[in-house]
Amino acid sequence: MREALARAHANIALVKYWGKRDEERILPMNGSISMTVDPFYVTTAVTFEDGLPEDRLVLNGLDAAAVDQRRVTTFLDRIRALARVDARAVIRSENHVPTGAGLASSSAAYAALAMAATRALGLNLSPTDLSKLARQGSGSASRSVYGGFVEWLKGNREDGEDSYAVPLAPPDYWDIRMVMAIVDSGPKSVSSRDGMRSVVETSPFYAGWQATVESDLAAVRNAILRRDFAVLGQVAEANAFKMHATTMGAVPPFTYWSGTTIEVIRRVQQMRGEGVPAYVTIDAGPHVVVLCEPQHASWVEASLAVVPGVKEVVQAGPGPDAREVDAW
Ligand code: 2P0
Repeated sequence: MREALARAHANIALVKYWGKRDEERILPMNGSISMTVDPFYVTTAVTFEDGLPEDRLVLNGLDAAAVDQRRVTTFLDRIRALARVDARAVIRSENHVPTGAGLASSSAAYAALAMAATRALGLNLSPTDLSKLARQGSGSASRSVYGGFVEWLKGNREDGEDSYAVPLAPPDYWDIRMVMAIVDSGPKSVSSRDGMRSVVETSPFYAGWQATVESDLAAVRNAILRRDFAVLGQVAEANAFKMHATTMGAVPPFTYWSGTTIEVIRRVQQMRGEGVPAYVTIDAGPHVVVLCEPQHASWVEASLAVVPGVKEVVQAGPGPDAREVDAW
């Protein structure tokens, strides 16, 4: 039996991945920078067994939906081709990330799956090759191979060989916090995959997004290296607003924000008026991630918890690399 157990942490982008230039290989239009986060992770066991008729994906103890099973099989087919094996696998995954809510669950899921499946088959990929592989499951998963602060280089090649993540700084380099305000919502209505396709194809504001992303990348990279929190926060917040502006220009227009999203943004703007440096970033969902420094984190947490419509508040710091683990 060929089996391995691996864990990867989710990441939240400070400069967003938003738009693909190749849907099949998952090649991005632009580079992105993220922080891997501590409390949100996925642990996945992959067991290849001869004679299984098909792959079986079990998420948190329940058989996954057919669409998720197919996506995982397509991904494992790449790994089977690399290892020259035919065996199907049982994949058991425990998710410690709020799923389907725009909080980066696929980033952790495909990074953990890439590591567990390759190790199970005896493939000892370099982190760079693992990042390229994880990218083909879900773009943001390329970044979850590393802990701390990470940049996904967009690359220019058609085959994707130069599109992978690199570590910018390890988790203990800089202790900043992401306080996540989880707002009341069901599963999101537009997936990030569909949303980014729509803006690339139809939004006149997509060109504006593309025009400033390189300078945002340079500013955030430097802010991390210099540990300059104000610059990091300002540029990350502006970058997120530009990403969300593209959705309003799409045909048909859409937004990931709810009323509570805006209330949380207002509260954070007030915090700055009160002298607390705090900044927002928002992914493809209504939840708001508030960046702050450790000495303000408890106060920020308490302030967000009382905004009407906020269901839960969770604090995250920089998290570790993806790795094999001995136990769930
Ligand atoms: C990010 N997002 O950089 C951006 C910001 C959402 C908004 O990466 O289609 O699940 O699987 O490559 O990685 C979410 O998109 O998309 C995402 P696919 P993914 O974190």
